[in-house]
Amino acid sequence: MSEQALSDVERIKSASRLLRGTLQQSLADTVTGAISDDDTQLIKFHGSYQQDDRDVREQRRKRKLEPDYQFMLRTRLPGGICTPGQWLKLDQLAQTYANHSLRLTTRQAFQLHGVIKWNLKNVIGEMDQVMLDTFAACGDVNRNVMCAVNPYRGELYRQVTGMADRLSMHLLPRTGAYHEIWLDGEPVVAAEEAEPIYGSTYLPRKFKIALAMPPVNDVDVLAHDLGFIAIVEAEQVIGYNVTVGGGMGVTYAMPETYPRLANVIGFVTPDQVLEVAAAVVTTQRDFGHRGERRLARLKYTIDRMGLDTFINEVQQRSGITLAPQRPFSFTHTGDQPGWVAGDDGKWHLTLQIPSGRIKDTDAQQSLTALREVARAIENIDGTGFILTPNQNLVITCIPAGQRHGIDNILQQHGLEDFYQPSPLRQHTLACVAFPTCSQAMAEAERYMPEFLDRFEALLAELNLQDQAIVLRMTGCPNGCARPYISEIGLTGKAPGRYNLYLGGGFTGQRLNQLYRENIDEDAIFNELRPLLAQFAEQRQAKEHFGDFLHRLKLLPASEEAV
Ligand code: SRM
Ligand code: SF4
Repeated sequence: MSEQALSDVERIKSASRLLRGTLQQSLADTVTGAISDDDTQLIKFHGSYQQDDRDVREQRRKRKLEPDYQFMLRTRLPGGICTPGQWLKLDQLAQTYANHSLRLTTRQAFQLHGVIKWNLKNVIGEMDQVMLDTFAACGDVNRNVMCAVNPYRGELYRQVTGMADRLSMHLLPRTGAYHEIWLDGEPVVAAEEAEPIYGSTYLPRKFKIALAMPPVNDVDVLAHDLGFIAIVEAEQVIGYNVTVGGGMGVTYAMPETYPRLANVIGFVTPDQVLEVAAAVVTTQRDFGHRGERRLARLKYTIDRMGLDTFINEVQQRSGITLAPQRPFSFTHTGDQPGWVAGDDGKWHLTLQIPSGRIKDTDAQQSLTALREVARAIENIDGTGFILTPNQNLVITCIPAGQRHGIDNILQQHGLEDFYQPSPLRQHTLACVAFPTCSQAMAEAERYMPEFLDRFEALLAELNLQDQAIVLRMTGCPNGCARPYISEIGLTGKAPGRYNLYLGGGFTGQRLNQLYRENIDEDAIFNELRPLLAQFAEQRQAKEHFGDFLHRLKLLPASEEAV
């Protein structure tokens, strides 16, 4: 397809008057629970997707009912930082307007699922009361900026999260559409409105940024379009190594799509970050593919242009010459559950939330428990929550004397397991998939518990129960749980069937490889068992499963970690 033949989404953006489209008319239309086709594209920029409950789709079709239309809402929450008051508001919204659950995403944001069209405005309006918004959480713009979670390194953490905030603001669209549509803001005079960074058709595709702080790579920085790796000297962030061109999404049967690890292209000082970020964004704006959306991410732009040409363009646009990259190393990806004391004597509790879903069940009432925690800490200065890039949660800045009370609340609601998951569960991610995700081909979040039970039994049998293995499952090849950088990755192919990927690095610095295609659970375990048995017998001290598979050349093509 030529670059000139623009995709339909380009037409919609271009005609939208900076993201307004006919959203107001669609919301007012009482005949259907859906919005117009064109508006389904535009509403993404406002942080929402139109979905339908896929569990009842067929049944409703037979009864000649329209699909059970509902909306997912995603917050913009740089670094995943949220106050107790914001938590309580989201909890109330989840109970009043959504499906009585909060979903912590793999990009440190909240999602509400199951909001019907007639409640969207109320929900966004109520979020606004506590300074939360959903603007630019989805769509062809810079999305939620991710940031390393290490509140126990007080001052350094403040510097890096401060940068995440500034990046988020700098790259936020300037259109007044969000305020006008959702918050009844005054219509802006067209002549006064402009998008200096994005232009009127925004980016060719979504764009993602993360900031990492070695030695932890919890954000999986190399999976992002643009990344910044903090370089620390004498307890100051002196600058950042810049990474470009990471991305996970793949389309089956389209071999020209691929996951890609980002390249480290140089070093910048903190005052150069915004300029360089804007230059990367505008280069992608001008050179990205606007014809075929599946080839439009920055990773493809870079591979088409050539990395050196791309770097030159960014340097020219920003007026900044990148310095040579500084040495850095990562030791692991995930989070460390449990209490940790910070530099300033405050305490931080990381809870492992299975697949990021906060809800009440007979056995565990995480929604209720965290509501009670939020109420208990609401009036204590500086306390709050941090959503992690691994769908987990940190209760942060707790004075020593309050720890016991929090432990009590969590234990009363059956959350002991959230403190000390097995090493396997600690390194596991599963995307949302069914019933809300329109793209899902197989289950992920709902199937993971069952899969983990069987997998843990196998590990115990092989005496590997203490082995940390990065395991990630998605319901389709889009890669929302970043499966292509896991040691064991499963991507949905059809109900009950997955592609099996093996051999990613424990630190998020090596892609895995397709090992078997379209296999069911028994076949997955038949493939894993002999490899894990061999690992149990022949692994070296502290060796990780992915590295072992490479050392013994048990994969189709073995390569060293970068
Ligand atoms: Fe994602 C599309 C959920 C992180 C790659 N993603 C979707 C949609 C909106 C499905 C759709 O297009 O209709 C999913 C909504 C499901 C639902 O019911 O909630 C969805 N993605 C998610 C979340 C909620 C998964 C989770 O379990 O946490 C994550 C929300 C993050 C956030 O807060 O912003 C989520 N998605 C990711 C990531 C991981 C990351 O960014 O670190 C990736 C891979 C990285 C990347 O972008 O390369 C990812 N999502 C995709 C793609 C493939 C993009 C591509 O380049 O091909 C799609 C499909 C698309 O964009 O067309 C997609
Ligand atoms: Fe949906 Fe696929 Fe993303 Fe899972 S990976 S949430 S199935 S788009």
